Amino acid sequence: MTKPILLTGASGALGRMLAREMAAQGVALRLTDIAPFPDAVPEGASFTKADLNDGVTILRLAEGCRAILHFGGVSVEQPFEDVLGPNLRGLHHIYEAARREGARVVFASSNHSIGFHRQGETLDLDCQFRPDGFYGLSKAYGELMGRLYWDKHGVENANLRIGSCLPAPVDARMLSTWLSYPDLLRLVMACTDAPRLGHAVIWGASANPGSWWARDHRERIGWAPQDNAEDFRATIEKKIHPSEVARRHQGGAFCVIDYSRPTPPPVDAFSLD
Ligand code: 15L
Repeated sequence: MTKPILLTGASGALGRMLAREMAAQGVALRLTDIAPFPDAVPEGASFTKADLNDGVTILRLAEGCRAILHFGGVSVEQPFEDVLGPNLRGLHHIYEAARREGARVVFASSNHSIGFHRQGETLDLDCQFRPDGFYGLSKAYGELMGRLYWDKHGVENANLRIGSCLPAPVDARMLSTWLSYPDLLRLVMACTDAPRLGHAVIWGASANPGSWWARDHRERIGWAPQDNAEDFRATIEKKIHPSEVARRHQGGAFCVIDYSRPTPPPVDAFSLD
């Protein structure tokens, strides 16, 4: 019998979609979240309410699993103390569990790990991390945790730098950053099924012609996005953020939160970038 897959963050929007769709494809799932699961638990799945800070419970939940889809933790910008437990300590628990089980990790990273790069700039995997807050910083840490556990312990992992994963794009920035639910589902399935993963980093965006992201490890897992934010252009292209800081940077509105440089920074400040 195929081993089950543990899905953290199962009660969030992406977790619920993955739980429903993967269970429908016959994947045996163990679901967990700190919040109750709001839907009927799909057939072949179980749900356990758990805190990522609780390492013993995470180890127990991962027992016998072939993969951990880590979508849990804080998913928006929050004060450092609120990010610390779920996103830093919790991630360590996930990787220790994966190491013990010989499981692979699929980590929901985020564009906010590189959010202070300029809009319009095309990035590949050589780009620097430029987190746009404590949340983005925790995602950079998560990707580096994956680097460490692959190099030191051979724990395979895929780090999905997700743009804006919503049923449909809602503003002009998402002409570049949108990731459709079906593209995310196919991406996660490709990560769990690929014969070899190693340490992979993949931009989580649909086939948007306006994408800011290029060249990653998608060929390794045989994934190519199929959807396209251009289909929504007419309804979203005029929805532009009022803040210049948001419009200038890839992380958009997250960059504005607690921003305390002069706006706009003096022109010569950018020569120090
Ligand atoms: C994220 O990482 C957030 O979890 C999500 O709420 C969106 O804001 C998204 O990024 C985005 O950048 O659009």
